[in-house]
Amino acid sequence: MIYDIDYETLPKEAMEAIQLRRLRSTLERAYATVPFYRKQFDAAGVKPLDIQSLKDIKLLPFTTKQDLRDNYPFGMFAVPMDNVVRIHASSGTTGQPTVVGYTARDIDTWSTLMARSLMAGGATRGDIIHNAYGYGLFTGGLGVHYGAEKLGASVIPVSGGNTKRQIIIMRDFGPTILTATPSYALHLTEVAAEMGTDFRELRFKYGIFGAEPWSEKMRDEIQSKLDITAVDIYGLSEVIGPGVAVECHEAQSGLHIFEDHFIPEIIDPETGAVLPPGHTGELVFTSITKEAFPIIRYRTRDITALHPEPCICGRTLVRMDKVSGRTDDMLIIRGVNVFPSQIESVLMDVEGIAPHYQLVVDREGNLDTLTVMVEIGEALFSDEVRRLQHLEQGISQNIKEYLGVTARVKLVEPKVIARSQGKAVRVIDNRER
Ligand code: DLL
Repeated sequence: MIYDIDYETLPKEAMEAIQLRRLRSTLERAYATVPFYRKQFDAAGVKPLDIQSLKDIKLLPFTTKQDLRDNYPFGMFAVPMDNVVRIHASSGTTGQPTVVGYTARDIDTWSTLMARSLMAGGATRGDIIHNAYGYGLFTGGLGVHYGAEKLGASVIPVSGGNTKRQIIIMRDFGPTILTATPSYALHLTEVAAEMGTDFRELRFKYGIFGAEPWSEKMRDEIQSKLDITAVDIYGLSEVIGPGVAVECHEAQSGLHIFEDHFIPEIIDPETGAVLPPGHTGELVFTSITKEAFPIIRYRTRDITALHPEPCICGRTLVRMDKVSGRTDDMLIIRGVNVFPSQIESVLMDVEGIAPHYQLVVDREGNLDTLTVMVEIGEALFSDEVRRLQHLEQGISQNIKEYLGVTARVKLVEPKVIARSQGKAVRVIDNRER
């Protein structure tokens, strides 16, 4: 089912006409009300009215996370605080958080986008949504919450954490949709098992997972352990939060971007040049309907490709590949670019391995070393040492073959790697910067 059949199935030309109109009005407002944008546009010698077609967007300067930090906390807001009804922030690992604001209309836009996302992922008004995304400054919890209410579904605002209580609620309330980070979804299955509950006996039908990269292998694992259809949802605070793009449950093949609100581009992260459809590069977004926090050509650092071909679900919205990593979480180990998701794919091919892993990067002398810590399942755990050593070597060999990088593999006991209630921490980088 499609929540907003009018906008989600528009022919390309009609969508582009809407985009251009909305883009021009966003640019005019941003230029008039946000000193940062005025300065940037002036420096680039471009005025909002110079943008005559969607292709002209490439004349506009990029916005980076550093720009948002420089304008911390409210410097990028385009409306007076009187009109701001909500503030969120994304923590980030270093430095100042980025702070974003919403007007009442922005909240309504976002809720509609989330209702559209939830429906694309299989939810309808008859569903009960167990929402285990964190509530708070993080956009996941409240984003899903408002979307679920807009859809007319029943939402359980359980947030992250207190995992045992979550299992009891699941058993007693019979939710049919699970929303969580994919790593927390798997953690829920572990705790459920400890409590003697098999997820497959619960009432869940669909899961809508995102906020961190996850591989197809991890999807298989989640789908079989939970006996559900699992879709990927993407978003970032700077653009609006979750609900920027989502997979449909019919195809589970690429995430539909809500182009009536956001214009996506793929650029070469080195040169900034715009790349054609199908090419992999850095995803850039321009918001075209937001009031409080318009964002223009924002460099997400997320790596993906765009595919304009129509989908079997009927949506005509362009699709992006699952995010394979970030330009900045990309590890460079002795000159080899390594994405945690690539290591994950290798690990998931190994029988008896749990999908919990951590990459530890150290510097020994002048050389970077990569250690892959990975948990083994209970069954393997009781095996003899020699067999485990053999397995470690095998995985290391696969990593070398697949990625061209030498990694030490360390199998660890079940449940040794710290569980996160939100985004999983996949990389520990001990190198000095
Ligand atoms: O993670 C918003 C969100 C909440 C999305 C709940 C989906 C579900 P931030 O905390 O600002 O916002 O983090 C944004 O997380 O630039 C990506 O690097 C990563 N990310 C988000 N969704 C996905 C996904 C929320 N489906 C950053 N796959 C983004 C891969 C994702 N990475």
